[in-house]
Amino acid sequence: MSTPLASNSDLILAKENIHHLTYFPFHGLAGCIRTTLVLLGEPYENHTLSFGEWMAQKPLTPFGHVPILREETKCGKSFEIAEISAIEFFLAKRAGNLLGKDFWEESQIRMFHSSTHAVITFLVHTVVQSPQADRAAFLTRFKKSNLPQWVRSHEKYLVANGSNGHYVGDQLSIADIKTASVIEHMINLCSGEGETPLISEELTPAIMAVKTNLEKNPRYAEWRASQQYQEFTGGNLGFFGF
Ligand SMILES: N[C@@H](CCC(=O)N[C@@H](CS)C(=O)NCC(=O)O)C(=O)O
Repeated sequence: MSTPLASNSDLILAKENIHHLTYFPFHGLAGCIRTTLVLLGEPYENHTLSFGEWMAQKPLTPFGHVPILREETKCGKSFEIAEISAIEFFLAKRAGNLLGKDFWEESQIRMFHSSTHAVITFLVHTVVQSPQADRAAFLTRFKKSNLPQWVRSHEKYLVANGSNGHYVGDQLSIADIKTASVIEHMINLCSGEGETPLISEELTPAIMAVKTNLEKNPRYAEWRASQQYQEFTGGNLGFFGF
């Protein structure tokens, strides 16, 4: 009797698969993906591209953007997935415990995640894509309007959930990881001379609890202390300035 062929879904869920993430040598928009991969504790390789390498690869990618996640299965078949949110939810579902306990919790997690994804994507895209001459005005508006709005609403919802470092219930979710991965950059953005800080232990303890809570995870702590993490932080400061 022949063994039935494994479905794509079975193949993709196998724990021994190797995750290959392709992105640039900075955190940029890939912080949440890299953190989730680290937390999974499964075989994972980071592939970073110089801009020259990227220009050669760009036309070969699904939508002309990175990050891209390639799942290498044991039978030799590979699966590719693009688009940041799609990758984050792919990994969250695969982890099995990052999307809440039921459909309503998952819907709330998606809402908080979407809000954070929107604010960081808006910031990164506009800083990178706006002409150099317009950047200062954009950043001023971002710090005066978009970021305070995000800070106010997220602090409010996190306090309403008990300031326990989670958006929903008492369990780590992809929304927590998303926020934890951007806080450092938001703080850096507002830490220049004469700037008004918007996020700190004193001002926003509930937002900070999301970060400190995740930092208690030994895999995450090890990743943050690694040389590669520090290099990506340097890359971020050099390329974006935050
Ligand atoms: N819609 C894409 C946007 C990703 C994105 O903006 N990627 C940037 C890096 S942060 C990129 O690929 N830049 C190089 C390019 O567009 O040529 C997604 O969600 O993945």
